Amino acid sequence: MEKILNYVNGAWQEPRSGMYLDNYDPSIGSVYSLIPDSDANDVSEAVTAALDAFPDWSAMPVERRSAVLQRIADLIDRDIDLLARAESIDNGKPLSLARSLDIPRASANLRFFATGALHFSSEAHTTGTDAVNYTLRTPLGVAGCISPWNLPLYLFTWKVAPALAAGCTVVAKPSELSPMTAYIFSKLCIEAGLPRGVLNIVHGIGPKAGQAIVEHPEVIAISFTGGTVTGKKIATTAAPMFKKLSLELGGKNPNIIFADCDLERALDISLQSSFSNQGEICLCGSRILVEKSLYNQFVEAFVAGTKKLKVGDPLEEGTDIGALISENHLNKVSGYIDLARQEGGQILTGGKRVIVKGRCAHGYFLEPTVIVGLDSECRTNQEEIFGPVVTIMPFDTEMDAVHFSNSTSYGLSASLWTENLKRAHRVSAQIKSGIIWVNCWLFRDLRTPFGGMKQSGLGREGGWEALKFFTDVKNVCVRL
Ligand code: TXE
Repeated sequence: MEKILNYVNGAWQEPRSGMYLDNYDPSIGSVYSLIPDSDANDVSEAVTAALDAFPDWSAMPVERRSAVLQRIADLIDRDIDLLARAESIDNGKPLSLARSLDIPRASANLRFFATGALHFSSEAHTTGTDAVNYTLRTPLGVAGCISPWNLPLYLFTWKVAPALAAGCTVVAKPSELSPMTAYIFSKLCIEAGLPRGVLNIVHGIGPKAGQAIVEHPEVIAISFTGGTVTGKKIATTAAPMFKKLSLELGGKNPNIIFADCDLERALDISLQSSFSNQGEICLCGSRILVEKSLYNQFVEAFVAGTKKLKVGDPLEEGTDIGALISENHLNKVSGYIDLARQEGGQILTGGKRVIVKGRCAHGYFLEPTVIVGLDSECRTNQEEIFGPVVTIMPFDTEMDAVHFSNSTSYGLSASLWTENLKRAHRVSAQIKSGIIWVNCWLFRDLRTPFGGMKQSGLGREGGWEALKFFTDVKNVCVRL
């Protein structure tokens, strides 16, 4: 059985303990590879390697740093089929999605930050004729990057690329539930000539390997994407050490449909925003709010569209919905469907586990599920489910739509559908979310600030924000 290895100081190595964890293919429900069960010793070696590599990497002309990162991006593009297949098997997502979204975005992340770093500049403030102040930004040292399982290589590179481009060295940990593409990435780093120790990848579980990264005193900054509960734990450890923190956490995103929308488009994109990647994207719209006069028509068409989605073998052409990431997660999501029933919800379609015929008979598949009849305060409408489950609720007025949207402890993203330009601006300004999509969803420009409000996180990634995050800032005041 294939063994994934840690990537430390430019070479692969076994975990020092010799212990491995099982890695499941969720579409068949069985173990297909092994993951290092790394601990604080492995992390400590990785941090030492990153510290040793830091002086040369941070002092390297930015053009050379950029060139290495762009070479890695080229290799990702070259190996797109291999990576997409690996990610589909590792994660359960449709191969077509991995090929069209996840892997292209991974190379785009590298190119974006590699070229962005070439144009990075800082400010100067002249104080009349008395002084010149300039802002000096320098790479901050060793950064810790911890990423989740839902968009494995996409989010791994979203963190690692700006850190490396900014001149930091990195100790990274991908999720133990989908580590394969980060392992393949380490092979591409070696092939591209990334100097040893610049990036170190330590595999293992969060409370052991992840926690050791967060606790290590030489890791100056932590960039984390994952669940809100884990985010709190990381903040509790890192805050008293005054580490720089970027936390991208969960969401319970509203998808607001006004009666004056372009209905066909709203329906089409809402099916995507509800069920893409099995609903396992923090930006998925899990609460659909529909203006009352359109409610019945929308619900009927949305349910009809949902019923047409094909749940099946992720490797097969034409599959819309693959397997959930794990049996635990399948049980968690199914538990929320039971909860919705107890809370008085009516399941209009879905709600049951799917047994896919053939090689995927033991995989973790769930029907896309549409629930109505719940109020905005119930747990189903308050807690992140992170699966192919949406609720639909009617609203009377624009004010109600804003109120329902803002009624959870999350504030990551929102979509709104209207042809009324003034309303689009008005509502966007009132919704407490870090990202608002008007008449679209998941349309991303990597220059824009990305992140959540309230319990959806802390800090902004993307564009200059990400490059700035990985630098120390000082003001130098020169008296003239
Ligand atoms: O993610 P975790 P889990 C949500 C979703 C899901 C829930 C839990 O609702 O059901 O979170 O998912 C590492 N110190 N999202 O448990 O635990 C872990 O190893 C340091 C939203 O799978 O947050 C992994 O690499 N690291 C989400 C990463 O943190 C720790 C994406 C994320 O795992 C750690 C995924 C610790 N103490 C889940 N504990 C999004 N916002 O996109 C865990 N980790």
